[in-house]
Amino acid sequence: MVERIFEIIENEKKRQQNTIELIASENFVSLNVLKAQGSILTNKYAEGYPKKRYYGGCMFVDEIENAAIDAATRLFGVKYANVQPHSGSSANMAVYRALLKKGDKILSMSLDEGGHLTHGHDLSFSGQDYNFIHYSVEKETCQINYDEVRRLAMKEKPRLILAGASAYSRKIDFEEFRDIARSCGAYLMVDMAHIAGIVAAGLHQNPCKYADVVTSTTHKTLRGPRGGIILTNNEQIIKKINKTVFPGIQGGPLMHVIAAKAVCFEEAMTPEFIKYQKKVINNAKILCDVLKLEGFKIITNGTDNHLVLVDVKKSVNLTGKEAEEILDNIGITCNKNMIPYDPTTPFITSGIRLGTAAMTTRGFVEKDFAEVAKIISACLTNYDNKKILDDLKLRVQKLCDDHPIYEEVSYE
Ligand code: DSN
Repeated sequence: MVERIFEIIENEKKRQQNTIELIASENFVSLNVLKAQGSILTNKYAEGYPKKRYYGGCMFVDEIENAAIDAATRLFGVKYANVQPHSGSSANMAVYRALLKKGDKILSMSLDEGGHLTHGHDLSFSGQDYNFIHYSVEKETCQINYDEVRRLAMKEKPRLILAGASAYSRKIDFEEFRDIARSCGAYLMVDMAHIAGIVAAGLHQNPCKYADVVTSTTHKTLRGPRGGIILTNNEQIIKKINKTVFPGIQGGPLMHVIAAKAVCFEEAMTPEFIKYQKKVINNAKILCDVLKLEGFKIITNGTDNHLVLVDVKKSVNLTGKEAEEILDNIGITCNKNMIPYDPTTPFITSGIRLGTAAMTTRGFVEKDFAEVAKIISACLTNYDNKKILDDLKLRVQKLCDDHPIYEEVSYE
């Protein structure tokens, strides 16, 4: 029944309103992004690229795609953009396929040290089709050791070096990566999915200046619709990328999503967006500092971005899986996450990953994140005390009630 579907969507809306969202890869889009993505553009087939389509009636979707490309290139200060990838994974696949042959060597960070499935995990097409070798973070600091990356790169001579991560809370030196890639004759690819919004706001070194090609999702700190993009300054590379995205790995582009991407890129060029990203970073520092005061061990001992990786095993003797479930029960959503040199598996983990982008969008300020850190600490140290947990649930609900979201939106 159609009504049942809308009932479920309404339930999800209430869940979003009534929980504290700390998943570092999630955010809340603006009403304009939502409107574009829910628009009648979903009806249109447009295989190909502007002015080179395989269907008629593409005059307006051509304008939409050109507007998205134009906005993406202005936002990131880059010459070329492909805005069609349905996701970050397909953006990454397109780059590998455009620049490499099956079996070619790629140097990247592994999933358990902060990388991503598509950065060479055995269960992903990436690890199956290409010969990945991984650089590690340092055991002591849990930070990238650029000398070690250089040593590995010179020894292994990869075709491509991949920088970028899903669970790394420190700045990444893309210029250094560029120098290493040049020294060993490799392409440099950067996957900036997590930090794209911070880069857009000028608060992190822009990888587009240094990398041959940059991929990203559009829905994390960038606060757009779910989807991917590919950016480059190299005309030969964009030609190969375009052919690989369509017809290589995708069919018709999702024009409603591309319109929503265009809205998000425009929003990311406003002064408000820069202020927002400054708050995201500042709130992450507060979350991190208060957790440290509460006795928690933080991987890298701090953060430079939107993300805080907590070693819950060392801090409170819980696995990441247990901590995620315990927090879920009081209305705090986060995800279990491997930490560097984690002896467990991705389904158990020793850590949880927390991010501040979503709740900063909801208007949480420093004192709210300090309160969140205290709630997390009390919850994970008293997870078998029902009375304390009930009290914590009320504190979570109060924070949510004080920062409403999507009041204008109804699916009933
Ligand atoms: N799975 C995403 C994340 O949570 O970081 C990355 O694509």
